[in-house]
Amino acid sequence: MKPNPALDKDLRDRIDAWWRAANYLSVGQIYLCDNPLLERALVPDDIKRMRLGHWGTTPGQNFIYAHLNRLIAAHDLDMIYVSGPGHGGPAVVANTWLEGTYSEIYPDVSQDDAGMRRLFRQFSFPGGIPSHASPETPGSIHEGGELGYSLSHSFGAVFDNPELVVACVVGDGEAETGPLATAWQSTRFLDPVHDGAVLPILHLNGFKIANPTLLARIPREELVALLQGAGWEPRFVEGHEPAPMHDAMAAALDDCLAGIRAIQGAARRGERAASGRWPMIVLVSPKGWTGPRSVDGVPVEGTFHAHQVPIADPRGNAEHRRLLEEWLRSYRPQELFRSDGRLRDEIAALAPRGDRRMGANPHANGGALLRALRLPDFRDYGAEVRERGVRGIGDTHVLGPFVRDVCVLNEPTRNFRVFGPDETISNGLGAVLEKTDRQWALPVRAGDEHLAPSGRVMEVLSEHQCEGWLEGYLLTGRHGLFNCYEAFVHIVDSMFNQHAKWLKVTGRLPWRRPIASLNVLLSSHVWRQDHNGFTHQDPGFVDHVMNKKPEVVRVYLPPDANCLLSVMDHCLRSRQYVNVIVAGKHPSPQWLDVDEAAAHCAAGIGIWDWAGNETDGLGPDVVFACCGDVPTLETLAAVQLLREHLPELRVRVVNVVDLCRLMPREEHPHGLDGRRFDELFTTDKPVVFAFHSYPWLIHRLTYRRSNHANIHVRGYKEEGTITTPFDMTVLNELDRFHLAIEAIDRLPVSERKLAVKRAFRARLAAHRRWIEAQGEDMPEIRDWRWAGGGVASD
Ligand SMILES: Cc1ncc(C[n+]2csc(CCOP(=O)(O)OP(=O)(O)O)c2C)c(N)n1
Repeated sequence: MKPNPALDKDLRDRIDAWWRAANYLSVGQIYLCDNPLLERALVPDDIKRMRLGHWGTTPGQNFIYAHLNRLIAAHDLDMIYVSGPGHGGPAVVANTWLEGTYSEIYPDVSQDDAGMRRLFRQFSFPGGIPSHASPETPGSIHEGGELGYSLSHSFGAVFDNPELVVACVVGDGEAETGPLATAWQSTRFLDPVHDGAVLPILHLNGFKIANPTLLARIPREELVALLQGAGWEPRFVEGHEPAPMHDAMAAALDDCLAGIRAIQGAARRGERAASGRWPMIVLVSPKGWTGPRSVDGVPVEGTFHAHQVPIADPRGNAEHRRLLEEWLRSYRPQELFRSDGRLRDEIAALAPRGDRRMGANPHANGGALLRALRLPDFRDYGAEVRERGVRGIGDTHVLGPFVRDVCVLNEPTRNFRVFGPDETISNGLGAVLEKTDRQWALPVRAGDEHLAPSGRVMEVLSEHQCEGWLEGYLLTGRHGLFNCYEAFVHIVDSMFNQHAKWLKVTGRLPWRRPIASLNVLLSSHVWRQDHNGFTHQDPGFVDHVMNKKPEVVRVYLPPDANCLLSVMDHCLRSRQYVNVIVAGKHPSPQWLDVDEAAAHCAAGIGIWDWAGNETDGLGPDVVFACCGDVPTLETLAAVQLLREHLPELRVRVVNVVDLCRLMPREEHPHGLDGRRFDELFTTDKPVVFAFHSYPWLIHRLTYRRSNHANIHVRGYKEEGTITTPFDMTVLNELDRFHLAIEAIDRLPVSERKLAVKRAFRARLAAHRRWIEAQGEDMPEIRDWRWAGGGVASD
């Protein structure tokens, strides 16, 4: 690569000085608790007792950050930095301290010798900061602790941010993960007119923790072909001598920016660029660059031994201490910092100004940019419910037009998107495509539908990308919805974990502004996967979600379409949560009119008086609780059976929309207090609880309630196959007959009850014979209607 004319000797020296300063501060963070400016020889007490952190990736990231500073300042760029190998936390912390943003947010970590001492001491230290590019780090939208999501987050950040460039450092180890390997393909969806650009910097430092990386060992031409095949044109910056590396990096960055501007310029002028390949950099540099060459005779720099803390025991071992001091002094700190610890002015001048500093860029504190969505009145989309139990068109099909109009209303601000793994239509949200398209940057062929260079819907058959894009979109201050088959959302269990952790931590940082909630709509759920069978039946995501901090998770199971509308309206207004909504797409009974639904969802749980028969004020003999659309249907059918066969039985129906209501008030902000819970569920009557998901969750949530010993839960018991919809409930003993029998079994025995039980068992046997002969449910099941009355306006 030709030397870059932009980089005269003075500028190169200052970039090099910044890099050395960042490296010095990184080593200091890993090792030192005192003597930050090395004013005297290191003594054991200057060194931390526990030395934690990752050195290997850090010097490369410091090098990149220093060069990005020049690029930003030279071009007045709107740029943020995503650290894929976010375990290199010392790098991001060091750079934000050098540019001043760290001390602005944390004034006690001031830009002087006292602040430097704190900076070193706090790192990976009890009561201090984590070792990664954590939420506490200014300018970070990406932790990087769990590898694989950096590029997806970066693309999410640039959607609808036409001026933003995200510099995304991708670890060559990280690049082996499934999500990252797929994320390269995100170019296929980027709209150069309305979206910004991602500048990946693949950090080919050759090693992971204890192994070489694949991309560093495959032939170079195969690496180039791999990247080109995903829409990238890589520029290589390779070596270890600082001076030529600085020249090469500066040239590559200028070249990449010119390439980005060329693609964007052409597209924005209405020309589609001939070669759509986006520029990127492959930085080939030694792992642990500038660190100790070898320790105890073992090579370190340029090997996997540089991954974490290369010198093991400088506190106890004098030779190790000498090596550490030599290493620190190799950066010539006295040339970088004044005696009071301040960075020398000529070096500090390299930082961009104000909000252009990557630690201060508001895109990385997305809540600061967040604008509330414009929402239509969900009541205008409500299903008509003249008669309770009237058959609907499929709950998500009622939701579709509402989501469509959310897209339309927010089109001017371009701050709402729908994400899904090719399931938006399948999940019943097809109405959205009446007014917008699926964004797609590749050619469109005759017969394709609803594909366009720009659109509100992002579809790729990778749950990882959907989740990662949406997270990046939210973290930079926008709104969205991820719709997914219930069973396959488990693919992103771990991504959800990380996002929930991020929300928990940022919620306690006053300078981080709240962001829009991550809304996950799970449809095509366990009970109606008749044509897909066992592989598609898994309602366990909610179990997983409920493990997270109550302050960040919410789970809703609306029983019908109007409740779904109300819940969605609420979720789209909320901040700083993960909202999980489980809803069906198949025609199913509708219970509440839209105003009743709004009231019921606001309460989150309630007695459905019209469904029970405890009118004499004596309270119920048995409580039927239901949570989820199919459990609600089966519960009401069970109640109807009992009212018909044992009319003297006093039955109460409690419907649960907001699962967290079941938790104790002390445990979850939505939790009911004990008195209210007892009012609903009694303290001594049997409760037959029909639940959408695995039954154990209800026990987990209610184990401290007075009446817990009387709560008998039916739910999914991992019995599934291709069978009829009703048989799915029978196989799992969640059907109306099993629910009714469960109630009878919990009540004082009588001849009548035993006879009724026998009759129900006979119906179950008839069901089995019928479906095995006919291949569909019995007419009495298919055509079942609620006969209990209770017109919506009653
Ligand atoms: C998903 C995931 N799997 C495993 C790890 C454990 N881990 C931490 S760092 C690392 C190696 C990372 O290598 P690379 O991405 O090349 O980063 P660098 O070498 O620059 O540190 C591994 C495997 C992790 N953090 N995340």
